[in-house]
Amino acid sequence: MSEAVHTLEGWFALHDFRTIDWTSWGAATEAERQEAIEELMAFMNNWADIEESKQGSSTAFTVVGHKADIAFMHLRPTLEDIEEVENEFNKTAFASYTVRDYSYVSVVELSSYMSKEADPMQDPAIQARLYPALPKTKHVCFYPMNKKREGNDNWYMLSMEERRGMMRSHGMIGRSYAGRVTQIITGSVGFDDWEWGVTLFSDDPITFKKLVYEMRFDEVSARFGEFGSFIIGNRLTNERLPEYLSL
Ligand code: 76R
Repeated sequence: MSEAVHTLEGWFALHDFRTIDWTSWGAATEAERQEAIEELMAFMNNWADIEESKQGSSTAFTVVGHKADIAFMHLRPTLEDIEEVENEFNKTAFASYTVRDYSYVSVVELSSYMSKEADPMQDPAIQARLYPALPKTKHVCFYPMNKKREGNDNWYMLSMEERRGMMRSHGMIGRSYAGRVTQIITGSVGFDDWEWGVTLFSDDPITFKKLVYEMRFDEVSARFGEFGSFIIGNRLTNERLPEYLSL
């Protein structure tokens, strides 16, 4: 058996995708809409305190294209906390004007292919990556992925050395995008239908395209990467919310 890579887990994650039922939203009275918007803003305002007290982080974005309209990404210390924030939204009046397209459950993951530390949990940089404040960039990109298990292209049959070599090359490409893209890798083996969720944050959507494309030529993605649906969106702040929802 090949040696399993050791992983560190941080906060649990939920990506929650909703489509707005514009017909029923339009059929509501102005007062009902106003109340729903205020309640939704209160829900989102609460996130600053959560982040401040290091109890998690949440962000909202609007999705471009048909796959959803609005999406939330939540990070919380426990799976129960994740369920609570999911449920809290479900109980808002605004949620009743939405249908759920997709969701993704995972946990922030760092693998140790590159680490040399004996006790990485003591490293503040590692802590910051396991328990991150979600970046406030203008754009977000999300997709789930697997590493292939097929014939000669079975990632899980490779030796640790082979995998480490490929992950080093992967990390080098990633690092050349430092300052332009922040990536959060969340592991979902045992939690959801793919092995990882990839969430990228940037102020320039073209950077997502360039980064993902460049990685396609790198062995680990070229040979072993299998990808789900890509979702791209724009950050939804409380300031933008009333305008986005106004008719
Ligand atoms: O953690 C580190 O910085 C060390 C290097 C590193 C690891 C171990 C790293 C760096 N990644 C790691 C693990 Mn990554 N990453 C992806 C995708 O579209 C594609 O082809 C793949 C999707 C992107 C865009 C990306 C970006 N990475 C992983 C894993 C887990 C693998 C495993 O355990 O087998 C996956 C699935 C994955 C996928 N990666 C980076 C980036 C970027 C931008 C970096 C540099 C991060 C930085 O140094 O700030």
